[in-house]
Parts: sequence; C-alpha cells; structure tokens
Amino acid sequence: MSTRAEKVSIAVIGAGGVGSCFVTQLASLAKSRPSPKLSLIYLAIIDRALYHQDYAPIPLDNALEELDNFGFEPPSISDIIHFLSKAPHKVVVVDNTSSQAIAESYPAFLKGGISIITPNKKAFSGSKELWDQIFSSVGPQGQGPFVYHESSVGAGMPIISTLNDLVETGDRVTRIEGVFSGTMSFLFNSFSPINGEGGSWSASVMRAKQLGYTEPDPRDDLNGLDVARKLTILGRLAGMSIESPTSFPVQSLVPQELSGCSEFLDRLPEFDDRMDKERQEASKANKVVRFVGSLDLAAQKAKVGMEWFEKSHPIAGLEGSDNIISFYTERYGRLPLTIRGAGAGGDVTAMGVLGDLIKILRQI
Ligand code: NHO
Repeated sequence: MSTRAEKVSIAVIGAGGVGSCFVTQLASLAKSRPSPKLSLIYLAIIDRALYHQDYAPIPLDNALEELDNFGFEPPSISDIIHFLSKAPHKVVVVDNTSSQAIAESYPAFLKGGISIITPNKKAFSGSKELWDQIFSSVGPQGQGPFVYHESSVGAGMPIISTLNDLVETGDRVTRIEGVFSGTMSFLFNSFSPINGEGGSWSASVMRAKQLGYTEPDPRDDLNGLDVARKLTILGRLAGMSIESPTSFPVQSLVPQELSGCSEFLDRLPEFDDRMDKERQEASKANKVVRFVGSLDLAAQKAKVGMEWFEKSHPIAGLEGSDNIISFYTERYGRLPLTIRGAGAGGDVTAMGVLGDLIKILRQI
C-alpha cells in the first residue's frame, strides 16, 4: 500500500495577472488544508527568482513582497529542473507564464519526477511531437508525475475535465462548438448585441482595450489564434489528430494592411466598414454575429471565425466576456451538454489552476 505524501513542495513560475491570484489562493488553501502540508519552495517572474538552497519555504502570506525585496536573477530552466528534482518532497510546478521555452521543457520536468499544472496553452497547442512527449512522460495514476491544464481552455470552467470524462466513459463526442475567447465574446456582445444597437468595431476594440480585456496588442486576440489554440487542445483530447493551430481555417480580424503596422489602433477606424457590412447582412437575416470555434469530429474538421446566430441561440445571448462551450455527444442526443461562465480573468483562471493542484494532492 502506498503511503500518502505528508508534504508537497510548490514551485510557481510567473506571477502576473493569473500567477498573483494563484499565490493568494494557494496561501488560503495551505491554511485550510493541513495535509499534505504545502510549502512554496520556488517563486519567479521573468527577471527575478526566489528560492533557498536548503528548500526552506517562502512565506506564502507575503511571497510576492519577498520576491520583490529579495529576488535575484533567475537560474536557467535546466538549473531550475535540477534544483527541483533534488527536493526532499514531491514537487508540483505551476507555470503561470506564456513562455514557449518553459512549455517545451515540460518533458524534462516530468522526467525529473516533477508534476506540472498550468493555464499556459503553448505546450498543448504546439507541435504534436511535444504533446506526445509530454503525455508519454506522465507517470502512472495515483503516483505521478502528473500534468493538468484545465485553465488552458475556458479559464476555471470545467471544460477539459468534462471532455475527458465524456471520452473516458465511452461517450462518442460528435461536435464541440462555442465562444472560447473572453475578449472576442466581449467585443461581439457589444458590437452586435441582440437589441440591434452597438457602436463601431474600432470603438468596441478600443473600449475592450481600455477595460483591460484585450492583450496589450489587441491583434493577439483579433487574429483568432487564441481560439485556434484552445480548439487544438480540445480536438486532440477528443482524439482528433490536429497538427497545429494553424493547420485548419482560422479567420483573422486583423486587416492585412495593419498586420505589421505600429499605429494599429489609430488606423483601425479606416476598416470599420468591413465589420459594419457583416453586421448589417446578419441583421437583415434577423441574426447577430459572433466569433466561434467548432470541431466536427465525424468529418475531422476544425474552424474558427465569424458566424451568424439566431437571436434566440444561447451563443447570441452571451453577456460581457462570458464563454460558452457545447459538447454534442451520442449520449446527450439532441441537446448538447453546455457549460457557460466567465471565460477570462485572473481569479477564475487561477481557480482552475488551484483545482488542478487539489486533484494532484488527492492522488499523492
Ligand atoms: P501576465 O500577466 O503577462 O503574467 C505572466 C507572468 O509570467 C509575469 O509575471 C512574467 O514576469 C512571467 N514570466 C514570463 N516569462 C517568464 C519566464 N521565462 N520565467 C519566469 N517568469 C516568466 O499573463 P497572465 O494573464 O497572468 O497569463 C498567464 C498565463 O495564463 C498565460 O499562459 C495565459 O495565456 C494563461 N491564461 C490567462 C488567462 C487570463 O484570463 N489572463 C486565461 C487563460 C489562460 O482564461 C483566460 C483566457 O483564456 C483569456 C483569453 N485572453 C480570452 O479568452 O480572452
């Protein structure tokens, strides 16, 4: 019989919008959950790291202040792996960055016996080779090392765990469809609302940016790649062989003329007529425009782009930056299993990451 771990060490890489919320939530969890004892042994942001050679814990209540005051230049990724793999207790790394280099190191972390939880989409939507390397390095059930990435799709909503349950219990998923981007949801809900009002496209983009809903460069949301990455992850989990997020049709809403230009927001109004036309045509058909992703598992096809929806459709009725994701399956029949809720934001995304940590704690 295996004995339960008495202590689990946590290493947090990245403490921005999601990571700082995660550290706060981790501090509460550590207080409310006496066993296994959780200790933070490594904390880093891009230019600063904090850890002790003897693995002494970093106080969770003021971890970010400690990092600010006492942090030093971060070690290389291979040195981090070396340090963590020698820790006296089981280690879980929380990758709260969007770093490609860290994502590519997951197989090495796992080979060092270190579990990974992350909202970072890069590893799971990158090359199929990396995906295969990661999942072939995961340890046996109940033992680890583990990989969990619930928040890489739909923030804290149970999207990945639901899909895994459907697949593992033998249901046949035929189609997955939804609004996967909080930013795009906000943009289209305000640009093409059910009541027919709504300002210009460029004004919607500027407002979303002012409210902090977009990436620093809104083109990173408008190019559709964030949605394509999420679809790649779900498609692969559902058994589709998707080579990369650029291997299927993805509609970019970045005018080609502005793709490399430094005055993107200033010049965006010049292109408002294109989006106006789309909204008007949808309106003539008594529909609204939304930006959706869909996977057709029978036809093995994926696509991302604008579509028109009846005003009574659940996708048309979304509010704010909500996500909605529907699973069409054999068991669920005509009405899909649908999950709707906040699809972006530090607290809800961090909650999904913390939920993954709890799943690991139950097993080790
Ligand atoms: P930030 O605020 O830029 O923070 C990144 C942190 O990583 C910083 O502390 C930076 O110093 C550190 N960092 C970067 N490279 C590093 C390195 N090499 N070594 C050490 N530290 C390094 O990013 P966020 O917003 O906190 O996001 C963190 C991760 O969560 C990203 O991978 C992001 O894609 C993912 N994520 C964020 C959100 C969100 O709401 N912020 C969501 C999902 C995943 O559910 C959300 C979502 O999908 C939002 C999406 N834009 C949408 O639907 O509209």
